[in-house]
Parts: sequence; structure tokens; C-alpha cells
Amino acid sequence: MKYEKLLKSKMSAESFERLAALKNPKVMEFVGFFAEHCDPDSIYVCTDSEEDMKYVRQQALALGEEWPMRYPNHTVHWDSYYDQGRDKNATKYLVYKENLERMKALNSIEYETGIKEILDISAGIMRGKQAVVLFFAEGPTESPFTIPCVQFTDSWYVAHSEYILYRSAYNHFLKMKDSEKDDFFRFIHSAGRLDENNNSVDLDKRRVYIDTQNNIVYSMNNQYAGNSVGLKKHSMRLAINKSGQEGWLCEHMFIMAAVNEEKNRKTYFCGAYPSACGKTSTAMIPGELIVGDDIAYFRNINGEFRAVNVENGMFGIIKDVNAKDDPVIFKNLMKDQEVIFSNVLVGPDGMPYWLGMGVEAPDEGRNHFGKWHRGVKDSDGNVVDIAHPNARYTMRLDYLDNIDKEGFESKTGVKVEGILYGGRDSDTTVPIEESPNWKDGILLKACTLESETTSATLGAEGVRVSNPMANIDFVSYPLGQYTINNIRFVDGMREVPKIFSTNYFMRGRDGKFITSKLAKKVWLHWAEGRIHGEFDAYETPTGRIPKYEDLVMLFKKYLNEDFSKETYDYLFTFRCSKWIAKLERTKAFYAKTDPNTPKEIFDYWDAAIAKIAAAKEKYGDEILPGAYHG
Ligand code: SPV
Ligand code: MN
Repeated sequence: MKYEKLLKSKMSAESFERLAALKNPKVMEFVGFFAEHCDPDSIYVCTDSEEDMKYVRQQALALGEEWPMRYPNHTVHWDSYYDQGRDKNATKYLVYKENLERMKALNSIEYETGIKEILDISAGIMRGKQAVVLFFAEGPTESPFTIPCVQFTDSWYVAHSEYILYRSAYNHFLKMKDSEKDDFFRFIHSAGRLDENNNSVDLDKRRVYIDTQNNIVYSMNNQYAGNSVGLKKHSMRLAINKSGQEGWLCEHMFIMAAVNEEKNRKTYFCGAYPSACGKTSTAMIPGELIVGDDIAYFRNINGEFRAVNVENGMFGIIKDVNAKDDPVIFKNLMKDQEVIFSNVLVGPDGMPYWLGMGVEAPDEGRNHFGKWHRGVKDSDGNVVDIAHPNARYTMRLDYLDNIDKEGFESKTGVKVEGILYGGRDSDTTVPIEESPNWKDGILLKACTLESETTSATLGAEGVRVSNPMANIDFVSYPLGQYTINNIRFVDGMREVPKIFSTNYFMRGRDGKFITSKLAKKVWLHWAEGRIHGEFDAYETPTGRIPKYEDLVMLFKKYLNEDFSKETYDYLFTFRCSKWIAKLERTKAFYAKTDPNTPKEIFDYWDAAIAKIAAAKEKYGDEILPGAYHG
């Protein structure tokens, strides 16, 4: 074996034996090549054992990538002040010359040029460091959904995060048949040179280069998990490409179950929401059950639409998690159980503090800025907040007492009956609307998803940003084809999930939100009822909406609130011009993002616009619920 001597010189006999036992030449080649190229001092090979998990955590602490806190099972990790989110500009697809034309709408770089650049950047990058090789699965192991993955990294924080977030799969690799041994994802990562705080310093050489042609991702000079953790968003891009070729789907969706106690039934929903549109809070509605909060794989299994949570844990935004709004998560973060906090403040009491925590923070401590005190300014003269708005927690999902154990552990996933596409706009989309069928749902609900900028985001307020399927950052082949694949996915299925749109952000004439945060429970249960044929609905030019009396009943039942006819009429008015404008924005976004989008898609939207224009002609620009009859 080409790299045997080299690997033996960098590994203990035990680590080498673990690698050799896999009898997988492609794994050997991958580890050997980067052992030589990145040149770490030593390499540790992990299995699925409890001892290895503990060792990785202990190493992250010993090497100063994580720090102890007041509770023994808590640790904190800080990313560089300038490495606090996904670096979209430096994230590129490595594309063979012959594929460049097809991929030109994506942020891509010609393969030979890109591979040379990334190999130059990574040459000798691990010198002086201890690297680690780990095996994980996307989805449950040994299931029809499993995608085996190998991670090679010099960050023990990345390794530790992955043990929490994914299912360990060394045994899965051991059991792979010869015919399967070629088919897995590879991730090579280095945090690069570190400063005295153990933060990546060469951020000008931060790169994430994705090669969907060979299922490998190169990530260099970063630590923020969205940039560094291979199994998260890098893997998602590889999976979206792979699923496109194989006829399944990888979606940026939660999975949850709506629980109807009266009827003794559990109905599984998946949901896609751009950030800050209510994704986690929908997945965590009190009284319902959660299966996953970020990424789902969909497969047609014996004619059924089935989904698994790709992950085992949550890398959740901690901002605004507080005892009132997110009691389940808050309680778990405050317990002495394994959590990695990132980019929060740790006070003199060793406890974590963050924005919107609902607890008074101390005046000093340590955060992503370093030593921090109230009022301290960064080098640009900006006051540094107690924590970064993108500060996060990394935690196993099965700590949550609202976990749906049955769905979470199932090797064949759960049968999905409803899909929610949730956007954010202040004046167009009604709180809940059912699509008459799958195709209309994809083209009118999924493709048109937008989020509206708020005062909390950079730039102008009130700008609508298109984000089809809430997946636009990760769609790794042309958007038009991806859209067609979404439409075709259900072909031949016995039952097809109902698609709904949601919008929790409609504002009244006074500019204030109209319903409380918990109203989403009512919209969910209306959808749940519709799936089981229970409520009547009114037609609109884009779908079907609830009747007033059903919502009155649901508001009373679930929230003990009175729901006024005036609020109903306002919320569920169909606004023709606003909808036409939304469809025009969607068309423009597709034309710009993927000029090769099939004409049939644009024709469909033109027909939808014509239908709405005719409705406007007949009923006026604002159509009250119940008034529209085609
Ligand atoms: C997202 O941005 O959708 C996340 C966090 O889930 S990250 O890992 O940064 O992608
Ligand atoms: Mn996400």
C-alpha cells in the first residue's frame, strides 16, 4: 500500500489497525494522501466507542479549542471574531471544464485552477498539529438513507461537534460490502494557523471548495461550524447533487409530528423556512413532537413518501432562546449535560450568556472578542455585544423531552403527510394556505419563498429576498433542474403529502404583528385536519384557506383565545397586486439564477399571473375570504 509507511510513522499501531481493518482502498488513499499533503505530526483514528468520543472532547479541551465552564459537561468554543458565519464568497464548486457552462450560475471555479489553489493553501497546513480521522453517517446507519462519510480534520472541536451532531459509523464502514466501498463522502478540513486564542488567523486564505464530481470537500482556515463541519452544509451540497442524479431529495427542512390527542393520531410534517422565518419554533411547537430541525432526506420507499433526519443533534441559534419562548431548549441548555456553546459570553460565574436570554448578563467575561467588558469597542469602533447574534449551541436531540423517539430512531424514516413552506412578508401571504396538489405547491409555495429583511439584518428594511425551498444556498446543480426534480419526486407514489404555505409575519395597518407567536399551533392543526379530510375550505387563486368558524374553534381549543372576524378577514384577504408582484420577483430570480430553467416553469407562472389578474378584474384587488369562486 502506497501510504503504509507514512501512515505508520504518524499513527499508533492501534490507529493504523483501525484503518486497515476497513479494507477500503479509497479510505486509505484519502487518509494517506492528506496525511502526506497536510503533514500533521500525528493522526488519531476514531471508532464508535464511548472512549473515543470522550477522548475527542478531552482533546478539544486540552488543546484549547474548547474551554471548561461551570458545569462539568458544558464547554465553550469561540470562533475568530471574523469567522462568525458561513463564508459564501469563499465557498465554491470545483467544476470540470466541460461542466462549467452548465454550472456557471453557481459560485464555481474551474477544476484545475481551483484544485491547484486549494492544494497550495493546504500544503503542510497541519504541521505541528494532531489530526483526527472519524467515520459518520448522514441519516441512520445501515438504512436505505445512509450516506457514509469520512472526516479528516485538525480541529478537535469539529470532531467533537460531529460526535454530537451525527451518528458514528465506523462499524457501518466495517460492514460495507465490496460493491459499496467506493460510495461515501470525504471531508478534509484544517483550521490552519492559530493565534493565542486558538483562532484561525489566515482568514484571507479561508476556502470551502466543493467537488460534487468526486464527493469531496476541502475546507481550510476556518472554524465556524457552518464552514468547518463537513457533515453539515458541505455534505448537504454533495447530497443535493447526488439525490438529483439518483431521484431522491435532500431538503433544508425540519421534521416534526403534529399530535392530535382527541383523534389519537400523529401526523408528520416537514418544513422549509429561510432563516428568521420561524423554522425552529415551528419544529418545537409546544405539545407536538420533533424529529429533526435542519436537514431531511426524502425517499420513495415502496410507494411511500418517507423522510429521515440526517442529523443526531442540533446546531441551533441561541439568540432569543429563553425560558418563556423556548422552554424546552432553555431548560436543556441550563442542565449539566453535554453542550458546546459557541460565541456566547462566559461570565465570571462560568455560565453562558447570550442575546435575548431573558437573564441579566454580567458586565464582564470572555466571548468571541476575547476578554470582554460592557462598552468595549472592536477595531472598527463598534461596541461589542455580549454575544454574537449567530452564537450557537451544539446538543444531542434526544435530550429533548419532546423528541419523537419512534421517528428519530426509525431506519426507514417517517411517512410524511404534510409539507410547510414558510416565508416572511408583512403584507402578501396569508398565515396558512393549502395547495390543491403537489406541483402547484412546488411552483407557487416552494419556489416563491421569500424572507423580508428586518431591522435586525444588515441593509435596507423591508427588502424581499428570494429563497426557493429555503435551500438556495445549498442547491449544487442548476436551480431549474432541481425544481423539476422536486416536482417529479412524487411520481408513482401511492399518497402524496399536502403542501401548505405559512407566514407568521403579517402586520396590521398599524405596522404591528397581528397574532401571537403561538398562533402557528392553530395553523398547523388546521393543516393536520385538512390532511385527514376534516375542514372545509375557501378557494383562492393560489390555493385553499380556512373558514372562520374552524379557526375560532382551533384558537379556543389550543390557545384559549378569541379570534375575531375582523382579524380573520384582514389576515386571509387575497391581495392580487401583491401576489402578482411576488410572482414577478420569483420569475426574475429564476431568470437570473438559472437562465436555463425550463420554459414550462415560466409558462406556469405566467398562467398563474393571468389567473390572478382575471380575479382582480372580477373581484377587485383585495378579495375577502369566501368571495372568490374562480
Ligand atoms: C443555516 O445557516 O442554515 C444553519 C447554520 O443551519 S450553518 O451551519 O451555518 O449553515
Ligand atoms: Mn440550516
